[in-house]
Amino acid sequence: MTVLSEDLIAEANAREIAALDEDYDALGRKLARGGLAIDAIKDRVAAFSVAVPSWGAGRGGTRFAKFPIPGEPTNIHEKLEDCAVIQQLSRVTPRVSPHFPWDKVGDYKGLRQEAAALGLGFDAVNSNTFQDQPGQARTYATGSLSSTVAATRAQAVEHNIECIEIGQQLGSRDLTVWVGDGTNFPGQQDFARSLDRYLDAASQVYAALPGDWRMLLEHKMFEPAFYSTVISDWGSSILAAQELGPKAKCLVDLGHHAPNVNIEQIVARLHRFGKLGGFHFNDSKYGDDDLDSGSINPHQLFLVFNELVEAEAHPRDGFDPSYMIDQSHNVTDPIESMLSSAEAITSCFAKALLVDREALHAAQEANDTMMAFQALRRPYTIDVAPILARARAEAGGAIDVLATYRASRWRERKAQERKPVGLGAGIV
Ligand code: LRH
Ligand code: MN
Ligand code: MN
Repeated sequence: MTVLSEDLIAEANAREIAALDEDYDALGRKLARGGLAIDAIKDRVAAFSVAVPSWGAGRGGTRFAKFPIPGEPTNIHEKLEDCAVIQQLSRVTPRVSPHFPWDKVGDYKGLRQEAAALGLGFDAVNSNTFQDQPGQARTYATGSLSSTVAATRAQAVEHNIECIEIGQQLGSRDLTVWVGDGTNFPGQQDFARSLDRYLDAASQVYAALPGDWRMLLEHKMFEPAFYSTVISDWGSSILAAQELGPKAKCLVDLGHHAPNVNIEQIVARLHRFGKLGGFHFNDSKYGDDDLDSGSINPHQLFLVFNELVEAEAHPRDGFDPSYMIDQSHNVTDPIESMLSSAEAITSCFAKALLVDREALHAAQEANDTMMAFQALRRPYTIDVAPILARARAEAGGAIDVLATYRASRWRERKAQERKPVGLGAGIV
């Protein structure tokens, strides 16, 4: 079952294919001069994928306002439909990362079938102990896995174990744990004891992981806590992961660091110790902005992928990072943002594949700074769009994803069918 008409995509592609062939051939000749076979790069790109977040399918908001759009999804079923549109056009987002209890349903086996019928699978399950939910026995006002209240910690452990059980039914094999636990005042809590409590509770979750599962620890510098956060940085994250055991890995959300932190170096460090578990891709200018991937600092995204391709060439223990988008789409149609972001992420991967690693390593060894820098700069300036478009078209996706999406009038059609989100969804 396809969500968009295959004819619509085929007709749009027919209008674009001659220009694409020309661009692809020209790029192929350019790359061949440097000893690279464009088809081999295209095959690597075709095998690449990044998961989309279920929560990214709806319009996001800030703590001040949310401006819904007509036709946006309001439940996991509608969200899956929109994710299927992204996958059908881009062919690079075959999995959805769900969040609980936001995506709670009665029948998870049924949900898995529903997703499969739409051409989708499930990626990491995300637990949520950073908000209170209706009917919940204990508040997370004192924290969750690190709370001073034993019953609250037990509730947070139980929720994470429930997420694992749901994930098993959905076919996931990763549990992503981000806790907002922390403090707003100096002295509010003891740094050492709060980490002890976190480790003790997290180890109970760890003990419930099935054999082939991983626990991805996501750190974040601040927010909602503004003075200290229990798992605030990659140091705390890797220490916790090392203490928990081999199935615990670190997840790097690009927006969760201090401004100007060298994230690509963090990636290399985590890999060096076999603890690189995954990514939440997004972009930011000030903090955890959750802006679209590559919209602010595409060069950083490229440098991150450069480390990933380097890591792949020099694998350490269990190198198998999972890639996910984690963005908040406040002012765009979320489908358009994720199409554009998936393209930005994939193009950074493709550019990283073009790096002449021999030349890079030789320049590094010879302390030839300029040539080492040029080994990275040259591929960064190459427009790899034809490679991505060809890979998409060969897989049945759209050459021009955004134009084809607009031509489908998906959102306008859904605005007629779906119930409005609430205030604002129809105001012009
Ligand atoms: C926290 C975070 C984490 C959550 C998501 C909604 O800022 O990045 O990944 O699960 O946002
Ligand atoms: Mn995140
Ligand atoms: Mn975040």
